[in-house]
Amino acid sequence: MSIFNFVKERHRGRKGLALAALAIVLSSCSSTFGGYKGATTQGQSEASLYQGFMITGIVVAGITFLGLFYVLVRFRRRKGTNRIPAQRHSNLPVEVIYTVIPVLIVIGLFVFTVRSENKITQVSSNPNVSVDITAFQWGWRFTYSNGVSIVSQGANYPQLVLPANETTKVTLVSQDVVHGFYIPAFNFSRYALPGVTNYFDFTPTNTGTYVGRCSALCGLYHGEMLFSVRVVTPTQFQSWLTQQKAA
Ligand SMILES: [Cu+2]
Repeated sequence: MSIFNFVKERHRGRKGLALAALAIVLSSCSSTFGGYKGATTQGQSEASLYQGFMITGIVVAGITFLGLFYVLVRFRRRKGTNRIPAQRHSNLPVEVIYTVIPVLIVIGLFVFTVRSENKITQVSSNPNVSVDITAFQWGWRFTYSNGVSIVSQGANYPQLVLPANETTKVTLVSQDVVHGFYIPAFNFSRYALPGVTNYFDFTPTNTGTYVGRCSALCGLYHGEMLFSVRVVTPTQFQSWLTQQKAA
């Protein structure tokens, strides 16, 4: 049953309304507001940061609209009174409050952002797996440290295989123009730039196959720069890597 039906059915009782409000608050605590939950520990940090911003926004909007509607109703023009209400030039305490509170909110959001970004951009010095990723017009090359190389071949989109619950260090470069290495389910995108080397870690938490694509318009066949990511157990990963090496 959706929250709206719930509200409709129980609209007579205050208890029903209170329960509905509680349901909205609780569901927003587990919802990522249309975003991905993140299939890596880094992506989950991103998702919870986004969730925190959304909940803060909802609370601020709620308080603002409640105050606005209170003023609209409480000080509305009533029958028989034609008088203009008392005019004030300023109200120092109120002005201080509505300056200080937003500043504190912004500082709080900033601190949480820095903490999450530090987690997301942290690169491990001893990763379990290392893979070099090269973007080119119009495809991808994934090269593992044992020499195994997976590359785009026409409409055969390459697959990046990663072990779950282990840390993979990625070294990202571009061979020609600006590309974007984007995995929506990981809440992750990073430019692949000619002349610049980017490093980042993935620690996938869920096994499965995910879509990847180029996120920067890089020429005629930009739309063909697709790939997939398959997260498997560490044992499956090792046997896959040995198999590829043998082949
Ligand atoms: Cu591209």
